[in-house]
Amino acid sequence: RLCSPQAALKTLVEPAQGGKENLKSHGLNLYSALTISEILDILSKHGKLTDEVVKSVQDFIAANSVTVKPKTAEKAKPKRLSYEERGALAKNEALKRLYQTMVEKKSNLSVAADVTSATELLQIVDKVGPHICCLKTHVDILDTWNDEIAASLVDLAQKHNFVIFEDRKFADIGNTVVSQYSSGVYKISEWSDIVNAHIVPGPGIVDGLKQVGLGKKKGLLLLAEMSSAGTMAKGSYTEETVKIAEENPDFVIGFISVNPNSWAKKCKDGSLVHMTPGIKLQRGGDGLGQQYNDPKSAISRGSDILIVGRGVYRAEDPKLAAQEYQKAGWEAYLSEL
Ligand code: 5BU
Repeated sequence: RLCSPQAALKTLVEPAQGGKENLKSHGLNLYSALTISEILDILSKHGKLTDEVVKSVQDFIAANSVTVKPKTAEKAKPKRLSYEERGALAKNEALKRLYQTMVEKKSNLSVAADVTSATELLQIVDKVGPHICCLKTHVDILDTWNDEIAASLVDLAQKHNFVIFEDRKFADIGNTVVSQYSSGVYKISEWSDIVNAHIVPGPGIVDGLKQVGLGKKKGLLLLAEMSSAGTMAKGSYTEETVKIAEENPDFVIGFISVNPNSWAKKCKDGSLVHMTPGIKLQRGGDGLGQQYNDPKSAISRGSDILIVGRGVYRAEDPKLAAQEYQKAGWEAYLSEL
């Protein structure tokens, strides 16, 4: 029935030029009885086409074939930098140490050991220590505090290889935070590697904390977002933290974040870390405003370090729970690379 080779070629050239893929993107599967090459073979074998015509058709197809991407195809996600790569970019000693610890221990877990007994704190930390890259403390909830307890905490940090983050949430003017960070009963700058601050007072708070912490090789996290319902740390406030962070690359090491993928793209410094509280394997809340997200979705939203409190220290076996969160967090991270 292929009495006119030209007509046959005309109808068959179209699908060869990406037509099949084009139809597929609209949900239609095209099945060819014969391919254009087979038609050319048959026609030339039967003397219906000269070698010259065969060659010119082949050249035409080669020159005009296009790969049509299906319209529905998802854009490939940009590759996420590994913790090693981020550590190599870090401009701050504490941040470099943090990434190094994460890589060495295969852990992106920070336990918030929010117990009120100092003795119990040290016991829990010794149990969960092997599984964490960072211990988060609230020194002002403890029943007692002195230099020995501080030294015991630092010993445990060396024994198990983790950094200490005092979740102090400084929020005063530069001059006051200098004293709050270095003096008083707690002398936070002597035993913690990382602290955090609100930017409500403006950039002077970073200058004050930097005056104390930079020489001691400490790092500062800015509260860009909070995990609690109704938080006012959002929108332009969150974006302002990026500006202040980038103005202080020697001291600001990153952010407290909840959904950094939604705003941190504006941040050019790829080394800055995102630490996320409000993490639990079972999502939900606590009746006092806390909102929980699970490890996998927190990491997929751009988080680097998962902060888990009650999910670990209230568990029947805190060590086992820490191990479980460590595994969940690390697997979620690997799946993002
Ligand atoms: P939880 O038991 O996993 O809910 O404890 C969370 C910890 O993180 C606790 O120490 C809070 O003070 C801390 N936190 C938080 O929950 N949300 C925030 O936005 C910030 C800190 Br910042």
